[in-house]
Amino acid sequence: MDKTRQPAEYARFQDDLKRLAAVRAVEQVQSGMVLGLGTGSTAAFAVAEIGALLASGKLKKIVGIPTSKRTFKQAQLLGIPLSTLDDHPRIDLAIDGADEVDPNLNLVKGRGGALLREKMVEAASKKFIVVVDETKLVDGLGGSGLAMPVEVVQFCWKYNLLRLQELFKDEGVEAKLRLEGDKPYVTDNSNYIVDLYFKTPIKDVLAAGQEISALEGVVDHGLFLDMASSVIIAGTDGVSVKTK
Ligand code: ABF
Repeated sequence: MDKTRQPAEYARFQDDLKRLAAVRAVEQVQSGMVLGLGTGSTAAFAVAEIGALLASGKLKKIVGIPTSKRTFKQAQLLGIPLSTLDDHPRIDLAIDGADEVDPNLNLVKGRGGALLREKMVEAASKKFIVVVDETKLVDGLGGSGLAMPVEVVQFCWKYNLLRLQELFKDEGVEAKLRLEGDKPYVTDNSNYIVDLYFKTPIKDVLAAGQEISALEGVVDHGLFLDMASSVIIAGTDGVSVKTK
């Protein structure tokens, strides 16, 4: 993070970085592709760029599979032809943001609440490009002190919250039901989200993901392990690409 800038100025600068990373990723889009359209402010720049290229005729015959209702609306307004994962179970390329990226290109995603559809769409994609600004880079996942989301069915959210807290008690985890105003936040799939706040980075992310998934009533979690094909990072020193 560039400490010489004021917060508002940095936010504008950060938006420029997000746009840079997104536009770089869209350079990989070719006419005729089925595209996974990500969610979040960085992914929104990619969706906007795809819309602009379609409108100018530089791209043709694209089909987009949105990862959220929000992205569906954005893409629809831009005139991007849309379809579903059922109609296109194999996607050529997905472009999406992330909340944390570790040195092995493992990710935390879902602070924007769209983790389930993001994971489905990105798992179905031959190539998954992650677009981030430099603030998303961490040494270990969960190490930013911000939320690592777990999507749970409404019926047993409290049970899951307690089990998750128990599961990571050695890491001093705090588990909180995500709220929107004074009501539980409801996902596009009508589930709730329990956010986990780790005091230290997760030691074994693979084991953590498996243990969380094994809990009854957990639908999915925000650990996206071994899924990214490459990560495009825009920072103060320019744009860099990390590939596995
Ligand atoms: C999506 O948007 C999510 O998985 C992640 O939570 C979020 C990142 O948002 P932003 O690009 O606005 O930081 O990619």
